[in-house]
Amino acid sequence: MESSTGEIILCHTRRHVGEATVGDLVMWEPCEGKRGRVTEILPRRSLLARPGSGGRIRPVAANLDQVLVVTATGPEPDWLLVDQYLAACEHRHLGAVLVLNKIDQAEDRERLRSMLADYEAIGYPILLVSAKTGEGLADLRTRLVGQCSMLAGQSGVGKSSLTNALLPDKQLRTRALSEKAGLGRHTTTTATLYHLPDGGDLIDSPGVAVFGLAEMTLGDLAAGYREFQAWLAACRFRDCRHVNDKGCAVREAVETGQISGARYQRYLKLLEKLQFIDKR
Ligand SMILES: Nc1nc2c(ncn2[C@@H]2O[C@H](COP(=O)(O)OP(=O)(O)OP(=O)(O)O)[C@@H](O)[C@H]2O)c(=O)[nH]1
Ligand SMILES: [Mg+2]
Ligand SMILES: [Zn+2]
Repeated sequence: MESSTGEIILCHTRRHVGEATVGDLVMWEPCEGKRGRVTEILPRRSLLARPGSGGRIRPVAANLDQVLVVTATGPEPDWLLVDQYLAACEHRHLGAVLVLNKIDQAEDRERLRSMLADYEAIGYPILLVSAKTGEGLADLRTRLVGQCSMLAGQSGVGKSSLTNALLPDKQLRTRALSEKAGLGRHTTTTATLYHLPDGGDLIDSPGVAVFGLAEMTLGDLAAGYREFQAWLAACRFRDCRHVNDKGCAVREAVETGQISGARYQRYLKLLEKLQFIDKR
């Protein structure tokens, strides 16, 4: 927990208060030693969650404005995971930016651009960056000003490297400190929030922090594919799953090339993953 004066204080949270997460604003009081106790979690303007054990829903991050969905020239992008993040962002009304890192390693930039073309066509901002050389970071910085942003993506795509590249040296010391403080107790979430020099906050999250699909219905998932939205009302049946349903406008749009076939195929995979339809 960071106090209003910027001090990092190790806190515990009373059970009835609920589960605080990264990005939360909390009321707290000091207790024994240099520790504190969270007494209240202030109302959240947004929340990303994930399924926890025993059917519980666990908070992932609160009060976000946007998610930076990071892929890289390597490891090979997992587009199903990308779609999953994007659907969660649509559902929670969060902005999403696709960031392709390690552009310094790219042999064929045109191929990378074409891999991202489906997303560009449906209005997601695409940034090609390198945490190593600094290329593209100015554009990324501009997008972060005044926003609370979270980096999400597969392990190894360079989320922490980007965080380091975006923070001034002074801040990195703070970071080492808070990581040390975090070691003892709060191992449930290792996501960390940093203040950006130009205003705004950046959250570095660990590995594949899958979030969002926990509380989504089939309808939410379909609407989470933002290019489906224009067609959903035109499906013949209100409970259309957009699979083999008669009179499905989404499927028709795929057949006429108005919706990307690759994105649609991934929608079907996510449907299956969420067990909205039985595996055959
Ligand atoms: N060539 C190149 N390598 C990079 C770049 N950014 C990160 N890397 C390397 O990629 C590896 C993984 O970077 P991390 O920043 O630890 O990745 P991460 O996304 O934070 O990974 P997790 O914390 O496991 O989720 C490291 O070896 C980095 O040096 C880049 O822009 N170019
Ligand atoms: Mg990392
Ligand atoms: Zn349909």
